Amino acid sequence: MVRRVALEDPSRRLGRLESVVDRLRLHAASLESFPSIYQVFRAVQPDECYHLAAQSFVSYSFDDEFSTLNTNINGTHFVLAALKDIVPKCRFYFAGSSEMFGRVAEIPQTETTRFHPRSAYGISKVAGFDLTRNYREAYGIHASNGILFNHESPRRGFEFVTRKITSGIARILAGQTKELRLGNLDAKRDWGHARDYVEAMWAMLQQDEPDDYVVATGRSHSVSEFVRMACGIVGLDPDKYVVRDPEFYRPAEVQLLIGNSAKAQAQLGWRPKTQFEGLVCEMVAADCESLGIDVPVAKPIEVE
Ligand code: G4F
Repeated sequence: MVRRVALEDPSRRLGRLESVVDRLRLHAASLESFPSIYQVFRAVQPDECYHLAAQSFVSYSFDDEFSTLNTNINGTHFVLAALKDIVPKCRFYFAGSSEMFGRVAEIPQTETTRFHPRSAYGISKVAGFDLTRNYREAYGIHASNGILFNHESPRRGFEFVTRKITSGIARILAGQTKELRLGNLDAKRDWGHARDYVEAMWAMLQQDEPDDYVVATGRSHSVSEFVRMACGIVGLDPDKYVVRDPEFYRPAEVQLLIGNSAKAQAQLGWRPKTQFEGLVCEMVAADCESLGIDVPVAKPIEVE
């Protein structure tokens, strides 16, 4: 399901689907319109529904709390309500977020850690999480929540810090810019590879019973560590290029996230295959390659 505007301008809007688009049937609908979602469910009669759509940029949710809350909370409610009416046997995945933990109550965070969101985005995800659990308990829907920690890849949007760093480094090497402007370098995140995390989403819907799962690597790194590792791969000195810019600080920051995915590992047989170092290498290499820069970066480190 994609917005109509994307179907009308596929080369600009659907670039990241290029390699699979021949095998997909895309339907136009909007999270803001219950009838449009209803019609897609009626036409498709899905067996599984992965609800990933949202205003997902935490920083932007401080600029526009209203649209973040409206789209994310109502959108999730619309999807669940349509599913219950039309395909109550359809299995449902909700993309919860480690942002729900916010000012963390314990370290590491698990499925039972108390939520304390620090942004409209985090609040909207707590609401979506509760709606999903309520549809499971009240209506017997096979509805599961993934509490996914940050998951990255070369396909990440340029506004998120990992891609901003790796694409910025490539642009510095290409002579297109002389600096990398960032906000809070001390924030720590548990960064994993999106490819691994999608496997966990799928595994949740293959279980006999729906449930809630933390998906994380169990390792946390600061933004500063990410910058140093990415620069180190290509031999740049970060102190010469990184500029701290107050514009990129948030009114309320989530300072530390680190997840414990023991439940997902035990019940889903899931575990992260790509380590932090491999993720950073892959992202730097991809951004350099896209600008025609030949950098001898190591291949992603996979652990079986
Ligand atoms: O990359 P970020 O914007 O991701 P954030 O806020 O952690 O959220 C991402 O992960 C969540 C899961 O935990 C998802 F639910 C959410 O949708 C999204 O995918 O920022 C990461 C950290 C923050 O602490 C931020 O303050 O990096 C810090 N940071 C420092 N300088 C910056 C910058 N973030 C951005 N985007 N841009 C900066 O210049």
